[in-house]
Amino acid sequence: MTANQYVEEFMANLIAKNPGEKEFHQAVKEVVESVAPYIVESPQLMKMKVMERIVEPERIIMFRVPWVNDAGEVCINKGYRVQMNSAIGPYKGGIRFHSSVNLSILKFLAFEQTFKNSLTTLPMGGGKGGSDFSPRGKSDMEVMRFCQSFMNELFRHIGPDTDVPAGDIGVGGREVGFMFGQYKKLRDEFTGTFTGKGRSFGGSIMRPEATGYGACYFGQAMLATRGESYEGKTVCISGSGNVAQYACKKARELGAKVVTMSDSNGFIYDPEGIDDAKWNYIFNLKNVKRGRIKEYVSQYPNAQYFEGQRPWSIKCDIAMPCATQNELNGEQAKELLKNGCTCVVEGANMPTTPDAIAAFQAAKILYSPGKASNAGGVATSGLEMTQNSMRLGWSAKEVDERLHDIMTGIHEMCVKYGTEEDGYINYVKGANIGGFMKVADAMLAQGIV
Ligand code: NDP
Ligand code: 2IT
Repeated sequence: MTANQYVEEFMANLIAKNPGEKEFHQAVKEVVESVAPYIVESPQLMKMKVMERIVEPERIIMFRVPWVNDAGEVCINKGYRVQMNSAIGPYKGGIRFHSSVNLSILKFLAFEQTFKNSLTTLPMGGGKGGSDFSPRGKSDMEVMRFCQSFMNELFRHIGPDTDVPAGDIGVGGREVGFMFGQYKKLRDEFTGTFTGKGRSFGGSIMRPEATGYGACYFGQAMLATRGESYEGKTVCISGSGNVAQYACKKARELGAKVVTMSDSNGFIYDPEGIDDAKWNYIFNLKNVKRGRIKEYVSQYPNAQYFEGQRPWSIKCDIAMPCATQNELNGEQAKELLKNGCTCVVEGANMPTTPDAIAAFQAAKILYSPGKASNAGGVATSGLEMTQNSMRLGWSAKEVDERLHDIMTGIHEMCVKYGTEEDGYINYVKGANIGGFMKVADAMLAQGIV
């Protein structure tokens, strides 16, 4: 069987068995295309149906989340945890609270997480959870009641050696704190069952910074392959949440000028660049006031706000999509290329559509998939788990050095498995093969489970 035949048959089966789950199909297709040449050459992988098993979650928990809002009304949301793969460690991955959350999105995220976690070299399996609840516009007490109700069911399915959740879209320090508090009350145990916890109760220093910083460290390594760096470059960032904020901060520290940030309503363009004072304003606006990015232009009138648009029309050298899946499409990729963009570093999960990835790769620019470049967040979660097990905490310097080493290690893995005949580094191929190898090896060793 040829690799192409394998991909075709595999995808036809997957789509028949998981109808309508378009984000899940998209994520699987990309990985299967990368690993198919290896699979068809390996009688073991074929016979033991390793890839067929990887795409079937080990377990999915779905539950009702009833809660009462400040007006005294009863509200009902859906709760999920996808426990995808535990071959190399306990299930590990974030929880997403966003109105768009559904099973397809959580399955794609849990699938990606499995390979990403493998790339970090730390012992973490893959999982993801969430709810169609949106914290936006809710009071702190509403968010707390929701988190407690969510945990009233999830607590029995997670644990420090079973499944360790963390944050994702709509879940930051506040939500993790509420969920951890309820978990601890119900279980009557103080363990490192969540990561991204507050510093006063076992959270790792640098976890909030880790995803954005890690993405920039990965970007640095990519640029270095062409003798370049962030110094003097113009950067467009999408999103204005956790990942976007710290990607912005580190890119600036490395000498770049960040000119855009966004939210789901639109983007701001500041041609002068987001300096430290402006960064502090955004941090306060998003994390304390919980406001919208358009408010930036009232404070800084030299900037412009573009309602309903994404930042990819702005001229830049480096693009860092840090908001959500499929937020950079083929047309926008062409525009970035036309404007001279030479490097795309994903902070979000699957933000670039397949036709946009194809355009970047055809133009031979630097392009890294999120499972490689945003792995710094979960890697630092892994470091938080280690610190919790040892019941001690490392310094910022120590965590940052480990994060840096892990990101350069992932980069090396991508170079090893992704370098093509003409020398072009195909980071998609490199990350998918590099992530797959360890999981497949562990699954083969553990028998048909
Ligand atoms: P946050 O909730 O902190 O921020 C999300 C940002 O993206 C907000 O600015 C939000 O705007 C915007 N956004 C969310 N949904 C959409 C949408 N449908 N269309 C346009 N904009 C949207 O989340 P994070 O920063 O934590 O996560 C961002 C991305 O990074 C996600 O893809 C996540 O999976 C990924 N990621 C996160 C990690 C982490 O450690 N937190 C680790 C690795 C990856 P609005 O306020 O309008 O919703
Ligand atoms: O997508 C991701 O890697 C995350 N949201 C972080 C997961 C984690 O467990 O820290």
